[in-house]
Amino acid sequence: EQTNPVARAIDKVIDAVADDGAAGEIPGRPGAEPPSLAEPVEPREPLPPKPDQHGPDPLTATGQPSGETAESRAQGGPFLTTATGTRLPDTDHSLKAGPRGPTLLRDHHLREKITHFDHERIPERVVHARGAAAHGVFQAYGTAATISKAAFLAKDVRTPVFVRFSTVLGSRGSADTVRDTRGFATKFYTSEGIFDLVGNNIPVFFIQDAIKFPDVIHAGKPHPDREIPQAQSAHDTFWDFVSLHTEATHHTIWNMSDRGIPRSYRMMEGFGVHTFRLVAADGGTVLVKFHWKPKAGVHSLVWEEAQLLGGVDPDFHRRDLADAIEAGAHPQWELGVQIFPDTPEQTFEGIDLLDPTKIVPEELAPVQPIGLMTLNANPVNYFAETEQVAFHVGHLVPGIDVSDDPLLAGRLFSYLDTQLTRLGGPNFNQLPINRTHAPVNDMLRDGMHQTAVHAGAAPYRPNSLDGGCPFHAPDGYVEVPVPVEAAPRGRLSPASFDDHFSQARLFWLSLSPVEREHVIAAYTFELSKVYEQAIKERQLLVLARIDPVLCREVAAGLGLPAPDGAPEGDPAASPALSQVGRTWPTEGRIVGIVAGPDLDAVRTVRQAVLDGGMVPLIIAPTGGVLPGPGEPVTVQRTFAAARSVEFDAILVAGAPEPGADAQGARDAKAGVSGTVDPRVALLLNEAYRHAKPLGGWGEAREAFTAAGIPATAPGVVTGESAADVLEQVTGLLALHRVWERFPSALG
Ligand code: HDE
Repeated sequence: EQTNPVARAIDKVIDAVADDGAAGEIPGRPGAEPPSLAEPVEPREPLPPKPDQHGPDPLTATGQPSGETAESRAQGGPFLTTATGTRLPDTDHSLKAGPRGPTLLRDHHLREKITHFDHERIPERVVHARGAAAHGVFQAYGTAATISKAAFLAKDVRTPVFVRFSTVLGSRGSADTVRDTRGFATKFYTSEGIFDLVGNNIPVFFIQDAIKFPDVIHAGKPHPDREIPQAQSAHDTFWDFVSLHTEATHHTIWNMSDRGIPRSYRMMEGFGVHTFRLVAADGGTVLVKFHWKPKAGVHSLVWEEAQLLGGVDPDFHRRDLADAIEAGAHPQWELGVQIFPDTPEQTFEGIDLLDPTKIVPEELAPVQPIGLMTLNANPVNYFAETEQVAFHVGHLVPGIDVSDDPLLAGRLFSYLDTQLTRLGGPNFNQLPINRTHAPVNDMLRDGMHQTAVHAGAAPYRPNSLDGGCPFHAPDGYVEVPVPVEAAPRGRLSPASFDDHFSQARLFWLSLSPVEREHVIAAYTFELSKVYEQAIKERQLLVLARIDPVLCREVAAGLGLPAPDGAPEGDPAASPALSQVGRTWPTEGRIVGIVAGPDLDAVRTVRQAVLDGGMVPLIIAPTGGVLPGPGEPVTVQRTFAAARSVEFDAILVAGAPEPGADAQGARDAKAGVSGTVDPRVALLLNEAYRHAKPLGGWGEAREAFTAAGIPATAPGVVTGESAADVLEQVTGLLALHRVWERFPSALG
């Protein structure tokens, strides 16, 4: 019996395929009926719930029964009905005057079916339209109990959560791996009401004041005339805006770094961005910044991979999250806070805590862990849960309050307002995914899509008809009575908000040489897509204020002179900002195994990968089971379907067989392939270029040579023993990439 959950999931597949079954049966599906064109005529049993999924909590807002049953939700009720429950004998033909006659207007079923279909889409989110989500649980360590009275932060309290990750700029159907900021929004269903922590994977924002939000988003969205480009910042309007609006400089350099192209949602940090205020039971307050730290480590794609994935698998991040949860490899994040004294200045070590374009380096204020979040279930229905979930920074519980960050102030309006359009009215909190798990006793009544049937005569206060209920709660939510500065009214910001460059420089100085090269390449790529020369020149002036090397290298890439200019400030680097040079867990990483003729070695190494908590995917010319004696080995990726971008490392089990499928045969006939299938050569070559660990034994060297990989290249492990090779490759995987393969020109 396997103990590794990933292994268990894969074993299930293997057992199914391995069971050959009796004659006439479908291989791998013993007892299954052969395929047929006839429709089923008997109702089936309701499907059992899938083990990796659960839906929103089944409580209804009022406890009222509805016509909906578990069977009807699972489409397992025996007979088709209309929306009002009348049974239907036929839903395939509209009502006509004779078989060739005109369709009759009185056909209500036709109209109901088509009308409902016509209205299946709701407006997508104006930002963060593309997302993926999961259910989970947050367990508090209790370490925050002295600084916040929030019940869910008390030791060992377990709180259900729903987390939605997203890109910002793209439409709902856009690719996952574009260069962009990622949303990281968490709904805590606490016993005291809902707390939403609506953050991003980048700790700063483009703007300091909410009033600029439409500007930055209009600039980043596709051009208004042709609606291109989709889901990316590599175009004139974005760079026009950020080069003029220099408070965006810090966020922009994060986007141009590896943080803009995460490897997986599971491997991203999350940040609350703004400063929040925590309130203790004795009324004491501190200021905090929230951080999510992924247990799987912080990893990124390389840009070429991200681009390839846009075509090869636009759902890469969505699939990765769902697959990991289904396999039982539940992603985890530690929630932490940086804590600052709540002084009247609201600064820390000279850093303005109300400026959302600034971080406080972890070296100055360490992130103190306060709880662990585990995502353990996939949604059952994308629309009902992931699409209809409505986050709001104003959803707070006693013990957590907001600061006067002017960006946060605007968000407090926006999130309520946007749901009215998106979810069609003011009752969106009654949708199952948005329902609080705390008792609701409000006096909000009526409105579009009201699903509660409120009893009681007096939804107003004060009243005597309902016995005065509901009463004011003595322990209810009270805003911290922070004194308001006596100052003239005006469209103003503090002088400290004028510093737009020092922290962009801090970020640059904190990166390793290879990460800086990526930043240079990203600016060069994006600005190469800009048509207006003046915009590029202006952005180079911005880069000169960050760092002369950055400016010079990007200018060289664009074929433009580097402008003069001195960087601003001399900040100390923050090593915590670099993703390189640390070792991380290898659990859950994907290892491709190109199968060779020695099946025993394939079996052994596959098992060793599983035992190491990683996910092995067997790659072979064609699908099914590898031909040969002994315990069957199932193929997960054919040569036609395997692309390097899916794997974190690749192992070659001896010289791979040439492709035996149509493409392989055609290539062989045309003389395109040598002894190694060109698709395997491409697979290895790409993985090599993307600095991924490679390993092989037996005649594997032949495949590496065909891929143009030098024999002595770093991170290419060959040997006679598969076990030794795997051990070394796993060590390399813990570092994520073999960066020393490509020594940095920056030194
Ligand atoms: Fe949002 N943002 N935002 N935002 N935001 C929305 O709300 C807005 C900002 C963030 O998965 C919208 O329900 C304004 C910062 C996430 O459902 C909208 C401003 C941060 C999500 C909105 C900001 C975020 C949103 C669109 C400037 C990181 C996705 C649909 C004042 C701390 C939530 C919706 C989900 C979504 C407005 C700035 C994060 C329009 C006006 C800063 C993760 O209300």
